[in-house]
Amino acid sequence: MAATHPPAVRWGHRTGALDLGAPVLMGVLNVTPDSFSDGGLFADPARAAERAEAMVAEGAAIIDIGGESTRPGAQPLGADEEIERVLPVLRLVRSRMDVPISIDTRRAAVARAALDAGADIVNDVSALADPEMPRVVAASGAALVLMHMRGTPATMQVDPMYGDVAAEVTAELGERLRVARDAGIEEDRIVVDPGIGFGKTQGHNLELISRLDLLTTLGRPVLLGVSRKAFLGALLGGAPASERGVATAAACVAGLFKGARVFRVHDVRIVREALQVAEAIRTAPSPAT
Ligand code: HH2
Repeated sequence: MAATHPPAVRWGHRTGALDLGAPVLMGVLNVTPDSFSDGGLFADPARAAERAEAMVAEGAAIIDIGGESTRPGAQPLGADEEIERVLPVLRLVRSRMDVPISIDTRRAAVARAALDAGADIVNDVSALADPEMPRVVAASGAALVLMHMRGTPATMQVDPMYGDVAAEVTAELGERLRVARDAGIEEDRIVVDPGIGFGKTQGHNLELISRLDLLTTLGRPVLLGVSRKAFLGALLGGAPASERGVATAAACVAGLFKGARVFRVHDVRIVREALQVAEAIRTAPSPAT
């Protein structure tokens, strides 16, 4: 019988490693007043920590804490304000749970403060645009998410254009991987992410998911962030963010079949159940040929 299970892949971080042999869920904890789907809900540290605990109970293996909304058109924030938002939450979550914590930030100063407070992973939606960031990540031994974005959240949706979106995103992420490696960040710590919704049209988003396997040619695990995003609302005829859970699960399943191993989501239970079933089908043994 042919072995269909992929070899176990491990994603090393500061205090351990995640086994990506099965799909891994990263639960989103936005401590922002203005995130597009959960803005303002978890600014209070106690409420945020409860939310983190609930997501872990539902199957999240990572908690991703973010203090700045990166929705299209969002205006940038100062590092001090971002640190003030995330640190109390991060400290409380760290004190209550052993779960790997990622800090969703574009700023080296924020990453440094979060790592000092016990974060394990830096989730950088700008893929090391801050010139200090490579050094901060390398020195700490943290894991790193390199996400693709063209421009900044303030400008990224102004007429995004690509010739071949999957090929260009792959090439640009390959370039950022080289920057990370040259800075001394260990390769086994890095995962790549196509940046769904970051400087992409509806067509670009759909094509990127359907051709996600191209990203796997970079030799690193792929993270997919589709949760509740506008492209799903558009496909559902304008469904609001709170009603995009099933659509999110469907897009994650599609991504799984194209090679994604880590999934950044708000609705952990529904996506965990969908991926559990999809992964069993994907890896079902078939007769040897
Ligand atoms: N998407 C968002 C934020 N961070 N990080 C990664 N690696 N991949 C993503 O696709 C991604 C991300 C945007 O979603 P959300 O956090 O829900 O909204 P907002 O930016 O408004 O806080």
